[in-house]
Amino acid sequence: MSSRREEDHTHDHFFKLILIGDSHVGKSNLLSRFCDNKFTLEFNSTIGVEFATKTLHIDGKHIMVQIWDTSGHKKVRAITDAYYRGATGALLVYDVTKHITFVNIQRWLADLRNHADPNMVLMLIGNKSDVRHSVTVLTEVGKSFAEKESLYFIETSALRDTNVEKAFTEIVDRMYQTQICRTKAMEVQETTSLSRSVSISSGNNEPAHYKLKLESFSLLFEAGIVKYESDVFEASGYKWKLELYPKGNEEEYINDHISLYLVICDTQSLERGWEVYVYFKILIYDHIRHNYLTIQGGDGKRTRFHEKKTRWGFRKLMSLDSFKEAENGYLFGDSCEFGAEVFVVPKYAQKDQCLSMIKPPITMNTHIWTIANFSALKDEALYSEDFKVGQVKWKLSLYPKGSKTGKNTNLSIFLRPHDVGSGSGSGSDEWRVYAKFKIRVKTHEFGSTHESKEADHWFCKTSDGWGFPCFMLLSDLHDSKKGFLWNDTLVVEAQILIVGILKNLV
Ligand SMILES: Nc1nc2c(ncn2[C@@H]2O[C@H](COP(=O)(O)OP(=O)(O)OP(=O)(O)O)[C@@H](O)[C@H]2O)c(=O)[nH]1
Ligand SMILES: [Mg+2]
Repeated sequence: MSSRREEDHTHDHFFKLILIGDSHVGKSNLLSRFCDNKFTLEFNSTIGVEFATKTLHIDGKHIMVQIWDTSGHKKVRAITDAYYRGATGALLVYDVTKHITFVNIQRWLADLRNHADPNMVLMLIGNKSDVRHSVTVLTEVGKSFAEKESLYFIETSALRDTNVEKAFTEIVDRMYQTQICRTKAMEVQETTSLSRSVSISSGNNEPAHYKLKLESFSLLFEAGIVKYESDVFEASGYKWKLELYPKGNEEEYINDHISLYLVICDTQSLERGWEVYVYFKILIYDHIRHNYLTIQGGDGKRTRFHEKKTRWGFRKLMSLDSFKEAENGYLFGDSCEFGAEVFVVPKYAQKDQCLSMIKPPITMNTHIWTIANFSALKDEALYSEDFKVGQVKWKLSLYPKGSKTGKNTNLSIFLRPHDVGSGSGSGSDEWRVYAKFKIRVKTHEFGSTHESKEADHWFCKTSDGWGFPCFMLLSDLHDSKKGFLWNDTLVVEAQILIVGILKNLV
């Protein structure tokens, strides 16, 4: 192994970044351009493993990055577990003039996902952008692949020195931000005696059920407000509120932490002996990194609300010191935001179960079903092709002349999981799948409104589809002024907003 090392600094953070991609795509030249501002025209395939170090300055901190490089050639590949070990970032490089190197990115990605840290920050680089005349991978193609695979994306030229510095600094910045988030999550775990499931969710994952924004946190303090109760909100068919103790719940002898609880409301309308099982999460917004710190209630297990226990939560949600620390981003200009997600689960036999909740990205949560020759359809159900959202395959069924309570009067549309795949737990009959979903029948008239309905439901293997026997009146559907049918074609859109998969732990 050979190395180039810039003069040693004392540094605040140290990261390992790796370069991967086919041979001849320009990995070594990207590295030498970034570290030494050098470029070599002749091709010398890398032998063994090389690395170089460089110090960057982010947020006033010295960040030392060790960048590893090896040959991408199949025969001499030195990529082993040691190459991946400890790396928190990877640059996946292809050559924009050689399509096969782009195709092979899929293989490099699979390799990474098998060997490397799952939280690794990944950036896709299309190199040799200077060779305009023989581009075979268009920018849009690289970009959309990167979006699909959740990778950062940039095109570079090591020859012309275009975007090289930008690519490296951007990935190191992301690695640094990820590290800060992880450290923060660990700190939160340490501020309480309980072990907790804490995670950071990405920026656009807004809390599913409720957001509580406080514009002036310090006023709550000064006014001596011991307990702040949120508005009542609805989630999974029940009413809830949050109770926030800005200085800690004195009844539980807390005075240096924020206490926050989830309370079930309107319980008088429930039948005697009621029990409600939930998975819940409390979220705290980070205004600097635009993401949410997510803390799972019940230590990640089901929590049972019942007549004698209508409130659960955190006596020590977060220390006031951490909460007020400007660098953490929770309290920003004296305003802060909490969120809640509450998923009611069916009461099953006492087994250890694990629920994974997924909020599929907006770009990938919608299926469009176009039904031609609509007027020729008979009474019976029509089924859509399968479509995959949130690790589950789904199917829509549609009754053109209605079903159940909507028979002969309404269009009926239902959704059901078709294949829950490996996420369901060894193919047993035990899976339960939750979906919060929206169905729309689109109009073709510009400016007129689509018909839209929303629902949520827990499905099991034997359950029928769930949805809307009375989705819309057949008279409206066939009213040409409303524009739902055009050229005898109907367009149905299913959007799956949240997916939950409940499986038994073995
Ligand atoms: N036109 C152009 N040529 C480049 C660029 N980057 C690298 N090259 C050329 O591409 C060839 C391969 O570059 P390397 O950096 O050695 O490729 P590598 O990915 O490290 O290859 P291996 O070590 O075998 O995996 C060399 O001849 C470089 O001069 C670029 O941005 N533009
Ligand atoms: Mg090389």
